[in-house]
Amino acid sequence: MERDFFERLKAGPILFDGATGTMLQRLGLESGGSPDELNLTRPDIVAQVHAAYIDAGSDIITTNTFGANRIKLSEYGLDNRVHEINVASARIAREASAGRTLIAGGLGPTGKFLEPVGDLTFSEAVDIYSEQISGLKEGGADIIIIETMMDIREMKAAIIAAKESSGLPVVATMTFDENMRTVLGTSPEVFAIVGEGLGAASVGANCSLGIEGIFMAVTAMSKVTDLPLIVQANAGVPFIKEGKTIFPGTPAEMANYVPKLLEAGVRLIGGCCGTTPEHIKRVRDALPMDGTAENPAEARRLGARLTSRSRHVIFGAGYQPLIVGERINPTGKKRLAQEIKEGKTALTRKEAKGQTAEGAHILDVNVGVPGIDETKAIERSVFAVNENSQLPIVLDSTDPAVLEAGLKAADGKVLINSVSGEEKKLETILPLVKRYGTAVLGLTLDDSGIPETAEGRLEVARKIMERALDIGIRKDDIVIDCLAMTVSADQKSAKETLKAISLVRDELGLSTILGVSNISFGLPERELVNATFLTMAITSGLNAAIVNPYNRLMMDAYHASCVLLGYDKRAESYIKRCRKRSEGPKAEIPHREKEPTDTASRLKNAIIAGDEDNIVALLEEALKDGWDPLRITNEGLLKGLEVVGRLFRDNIYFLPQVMLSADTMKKAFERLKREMHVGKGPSLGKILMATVEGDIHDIGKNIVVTLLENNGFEDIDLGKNVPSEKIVAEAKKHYVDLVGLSALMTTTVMEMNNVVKMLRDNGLPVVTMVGGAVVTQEFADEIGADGYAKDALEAVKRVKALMKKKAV
Ligand code: HCB
Repeated sequence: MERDFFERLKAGPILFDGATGTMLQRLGLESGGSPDELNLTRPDIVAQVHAAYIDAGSDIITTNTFGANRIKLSEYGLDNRVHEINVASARIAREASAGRTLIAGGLGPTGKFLEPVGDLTFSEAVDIYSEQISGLKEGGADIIIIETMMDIREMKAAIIAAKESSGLPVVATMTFDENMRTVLGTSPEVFAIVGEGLGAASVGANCSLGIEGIFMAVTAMSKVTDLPLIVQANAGVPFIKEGKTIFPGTPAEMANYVPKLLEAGVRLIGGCCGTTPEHIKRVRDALPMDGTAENPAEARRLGARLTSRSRHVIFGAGYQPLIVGERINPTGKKRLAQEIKEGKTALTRKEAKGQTAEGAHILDVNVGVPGIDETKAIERSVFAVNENSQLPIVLDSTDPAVLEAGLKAADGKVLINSVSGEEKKLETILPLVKRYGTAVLGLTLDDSGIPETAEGRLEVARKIMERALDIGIRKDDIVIDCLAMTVSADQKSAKETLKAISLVRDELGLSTILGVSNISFGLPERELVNATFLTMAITSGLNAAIVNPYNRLMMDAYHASCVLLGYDKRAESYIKRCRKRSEGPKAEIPHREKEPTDTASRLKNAIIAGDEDNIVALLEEALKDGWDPLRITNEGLLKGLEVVGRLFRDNIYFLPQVMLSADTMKKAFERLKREMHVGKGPSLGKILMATVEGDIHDIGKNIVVTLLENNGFEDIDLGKNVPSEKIVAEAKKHYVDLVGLSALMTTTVMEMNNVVKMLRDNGLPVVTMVGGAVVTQEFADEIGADGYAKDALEAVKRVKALMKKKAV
């Protein structure tokens, strides 16, 4: 077997193996322990799984190391054996293979989210994966495969770790749901663009949807990347029958998809959960023999592709020109500069939302304020923009350390603003572009300054391009700014810029971008000059303009140009924009044009916007105006949370935004709790409250707890995601009178049934109350709970009634 993955790929489609976990169970191993530890304790069984797949015809087998990272192994007290386990697993695979296959070192998620969604830093994630990968390499892995990822930033960390700590080819897959999103909102296209930028050898999808859904995911990817794609489908969506997990996807069904997969650009096929050697064998039989399937196409011109966590945009290569919002830049903006200095982000968040609502496609982020730690400031601003807008980012700084901090914080593939033809810039910025897989904006100036003529600027652009290509940056990722110089100082300058834009497009085939408004400096009615210049630049081939999206004339000129040049088909966007203007904005997401003054709307908007910085100040105002905590909660905060829920359901908000709103709610409630606290009197009863296992929603339960305490009950709050055994044990230990359970998801309500039943089976003399958005009176009756409350006020009434009943 050729040990060079790329050589092997040239010869034709490659077949991976199938599931490991289900196979280990088939071979008689109990589930429950660490499957990765088996590399040390039962190498014979792991080798048997490999052997079965090799016999079925796999070209690559994957090490049994899906959870062999420091964080996952710590759950089993094995975090000090990461290296040993990974080395052993690769050796077992090597031995089993005996040269017949390649060995893929397998990585899975750490199980933790990265900041700001979770608490793992980007650098920690890189370290954790590097540690695992070095073991896999030492044991003899030929490639690294990263599987079942849900967080695009964790994926970025894993790819960077793989490239830098092993130098081996990297194959990467994420897991999508039926809406074609990962749990954290990433689409297949976004992942393909990010993965390709970072230098993955192949990207694709695994697990979850069965072969049909996965085919849809890779088809979407094939539109935005020309990398060979990988598919590792599970054997259908599993269901439980008579206590057993059944995977309905048959080997034949999987094999039938092979021709379609190959046509979509898939060159690597394997199986995930529930697939067996039979599946792999059938796929092997369906694959054309070596050399007959076409190899990956030559690089197409795909345009400059940028992404956030959830959205992608493309410009150049014939796509519609795009608008880059320039407002998150403290130059000339005192309030923003002050806010950045103070470490706050309220204005940044407002600008992110506002510019998005005004129709920007990408947001520039610049935190250049003298005398501050810009690395911290850029991280804060990038997090704030990521949480408040789904648009991709341009990172705008001249300082490589600031850019790197921003790159670690950014969710998707960003555009670095900027490099130039200056030697020092080329040396320091281009390696960052390469490491983090970004696109780069090249300014047409060099160590001798800005060339006056279009031809001079073309030469600088050529130099930037050649240097970028030399270190392996893709041509599509190089975007040139031909620089708009003030026309009032030199009237020829506008024409030279326009000519340079056309020359860069025609001679170099690169995309162009331009900060437009400098052109009118020193003239009256600047807006008119700017808008006119923008239409001229677009006509000359400009692909993206950095402008103020609130400027109506500018945006009108942009939209009209898109109609006139045929980008806006049937003038649909233009007409929609005009219609929206006559109807007025209706969006539920607050932004700068709609600054309400009434207390309820301001509180509601603060929750929708996740305005952690200002929520407490807002509450103080409301309290001062005589609002009581319950009114604040019911008429303001909870109304905001309702909107957040709707936006989430409609795929407008994703998890990071919902978490920010939830954190803001938490902060608000911490403050309100102080207000609601009453002096300690005799306890009316001892209540134990918990959100059931599997469910991490606790806002509602916390409100119930506060109101109960406020009404004289003693509360033991066990928190969220609490196992039934613990609830029962604590109820016993503290001799509680009532157990209150909360659950918000259809998937977790049944856990209440378990708890109620266990309390009864243990003979505890407690009454039970259940609640949470999906719970109903009927459900409470069905599971034999003593009470149900639809909200916190009712919960207090219900508890009082139940306690009376209990006392009788
Ligand atoms: Co979450 N989430 N969420 N979420 N989330 C919901 C609940 C969905 C309805 C959103 C949607 O799809 N439209 C949905 C559940 C769908 C379903 O099964 N029916 C959902 C989902 C799917 C998820 C994830 C799976 C998302 C994902 O990862 N793909 C994930 C769940 C992870 C897990 O639990 N294992 C997830 C995560 C999150 C967070 C972390 C981002 C955040 C929770 C933060 C936290 O609680 N600390 C969150 C939030 C905030 C929501 C929404 C937006 C708000 C929930 C809320 O707090 N409501 C919610 C959408 C919505 O409901 N509008 C969305 C306000 C409170 C006050 O209402 O019903 O909890 P409440 O409480 C009332 C009342 O029921 C009663 O009193 C309270 C006060 O009046 N009450 C009790 C509550 N408990 C009681 C107990 C008693 O004994 C008696 C009365």
